[in-house]
Amino acid sequence: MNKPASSPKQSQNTYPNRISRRRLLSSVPALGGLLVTGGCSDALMPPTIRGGLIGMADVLTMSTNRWLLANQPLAREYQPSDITLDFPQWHGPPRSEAYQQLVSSQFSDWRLGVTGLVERPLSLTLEDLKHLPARTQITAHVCEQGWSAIGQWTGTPLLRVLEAAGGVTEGARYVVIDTFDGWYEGYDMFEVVHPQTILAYGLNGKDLPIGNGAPVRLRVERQCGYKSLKWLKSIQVVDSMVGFGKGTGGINSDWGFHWYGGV
Ligand SMILES: Nc1nc2c(c(=O)[nH]1)N[C@H]1C(S)=C(S)[C@@H](COP(=O)(O)O)O[C@H]1N2
Ligand SMILES: [Mo]
Repeated sequence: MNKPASSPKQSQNTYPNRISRRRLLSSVPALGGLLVTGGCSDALMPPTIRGGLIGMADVLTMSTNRWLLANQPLAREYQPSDITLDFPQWHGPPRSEAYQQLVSSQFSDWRLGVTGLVERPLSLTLEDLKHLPARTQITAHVCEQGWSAIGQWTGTPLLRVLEAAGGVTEGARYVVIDTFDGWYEGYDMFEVVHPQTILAYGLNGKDLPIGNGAPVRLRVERQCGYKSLKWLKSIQVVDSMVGFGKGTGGINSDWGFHWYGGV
């Protein structure tokens, strides 16, 4: 694993950035690519491996799933007539003072920090995000607790946000997202670059409701509902999940759920 350079990069030299960005993009289309770029473990295994049978099951499920998804096919998209009326609203909304203030300013003060191993850290307003290329997708949400629903989500592909930040720098392995209710999750680059991995600000043609994660939530269409974080606060690109929570890669895996919640 490459550590990021701790010294500042030479100012005129943008070459390392281009390289790492191209490597980021080219390392995902085919599993062969993943194996030769040394991204193998990133794409096939969780950040930490639990002991015993459950750990073996984690790795087996994730690596099988990733073999099948090596060419990054889209998750199934549905027709408008399939959309679930009144998409369920689970947990929350966040009770923090900071979030309540954002609600009262109708999110005009909301800023999404994009920091860490990126070329140009950003602080995006909701409008900034809406000016980046958008994607709309009608997909099924599958919750680990046994319900599912179909919604039409509109938002910015996470990859476009990283591109707006000038691309990732050497050593980038995970995107960590923090939320206003204190959740956090890590996603590996295989998930990050997928076209349906979007920061959604719209549900069924309207602004995203508070109960569904306003102003912006993540949609990760190939994993269980708990990976689609709501009420986004910030985004960081990191080389390791050590130091976040218990270091397992996300709050749900800290609680014992699979880090990779493939459906
Ligand atoms: N920040 C945050 N994101 C979250 C949750 C949460 O409690 N906090 N719950 C997750 C779970 S378990 C599910 S099933 C979905 C529910 O999304 P919905 O409320 O839009 O139906 O949000 C996910 N994202
Ligand atoms: Mo869930």
